[in-house]
Amino acid sequence: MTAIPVLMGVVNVTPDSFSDGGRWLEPDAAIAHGRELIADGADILDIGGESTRPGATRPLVEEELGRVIPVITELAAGGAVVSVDTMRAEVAEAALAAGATIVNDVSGGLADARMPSVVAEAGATYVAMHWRAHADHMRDFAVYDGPGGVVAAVRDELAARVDVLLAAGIAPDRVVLDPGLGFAKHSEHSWTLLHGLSVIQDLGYPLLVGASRKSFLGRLLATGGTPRPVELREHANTALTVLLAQQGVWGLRVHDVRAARDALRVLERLDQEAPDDR
Ligand code: PMM
Repeated sequence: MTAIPVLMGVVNVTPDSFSDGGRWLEPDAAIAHGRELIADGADILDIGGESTRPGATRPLVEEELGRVIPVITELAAGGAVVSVDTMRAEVAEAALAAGATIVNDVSGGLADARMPSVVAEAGATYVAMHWRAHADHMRDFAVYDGPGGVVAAVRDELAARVDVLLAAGIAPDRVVLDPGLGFAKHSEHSWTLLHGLSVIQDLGYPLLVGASRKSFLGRLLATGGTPRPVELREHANTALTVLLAQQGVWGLRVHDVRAARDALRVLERLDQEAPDDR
C-alpha cells in the first residue's frame, strides 16, 4: 500500500516569485486562489510573502506581514489548514496567532535564531528545509565536495538543525524535514538528492519535497539550451508526484494541486485492488 502524501498548495503573496510572481499579490486574489486550491484537493495551504528565487532581495518585515496576515486570517477562519512560508520569527508568531498551525521555514531556523523557540512555544508543526544562504547569494554556496557529496551534506546539515529544534523544545513528532531542491543547489544536486532521498528519510522524520516548477525541471526539458518555461513543467512534476509518493514522502509542495491530486487518485485506486484480482 502506498501511503498517500499530503498536498501543500502554494499561495505566493509576492510580486517576484519565479513560478507565479505577482499573480496573487492582492489579498482578495490570494484568498480566492487559496480557496481554488482547496477545491482542487489541497490538504494544506502554504502562504508566503517573501520570494526565494535566486537573486531576490528581501522585503521589509512590515511588508511581509502586510502580505500574508490578512490572507492567513481569512483562509484559516474558513477552515483551511494553513502553513506560513517564512524565515522570520516575528512573521511566524503573527501567522500562528492568525490561525496558521504549521511554520514552513526554508532556512530551517538559520535565518532567525528566535524561530525554534517561537514554534516550540506555540506547539506548531515545523518544516525545516535544507538551506545555506539567502537568495541573493545562495549560488555561491552550491558546493558539495565532502565525502558522500550533496546527499551526505544535506543529511548532516539537517540533522544538525534537528538537534537545535529539539533543544529549543519542539516535539520530535512536530518536525518535518525538506531537502530544499534548488536552494544553493545546481540542477545535478537536486537530481542527486531525489535519487538519494532514502538517506535523508533514514533520519527518521517525515519529508516534504518541493519540486514543482523548479529550474532543474526546466533544464531537463530544455529545447536548444532554452529551459522549458515555468508553466510548462507540470507534467514532469506529476511524474515526480507519483514516484515520490511511492517512496513514502510525507508531503509534496505543489502549485498545480489538481494535477498532483489526480495522480495520487490513480495510485490510491490501484492500491484498492487485492493481489488475487490481478
Ligand atoms: N520552495 C520554494 C518556497 N518555499 N518551502 C519548502 N518547504 N520547500 C521548498 O522546496 C520550497 C519552499 C520556492 O518555490 P516558489 O517560489 O514557487 O514558492
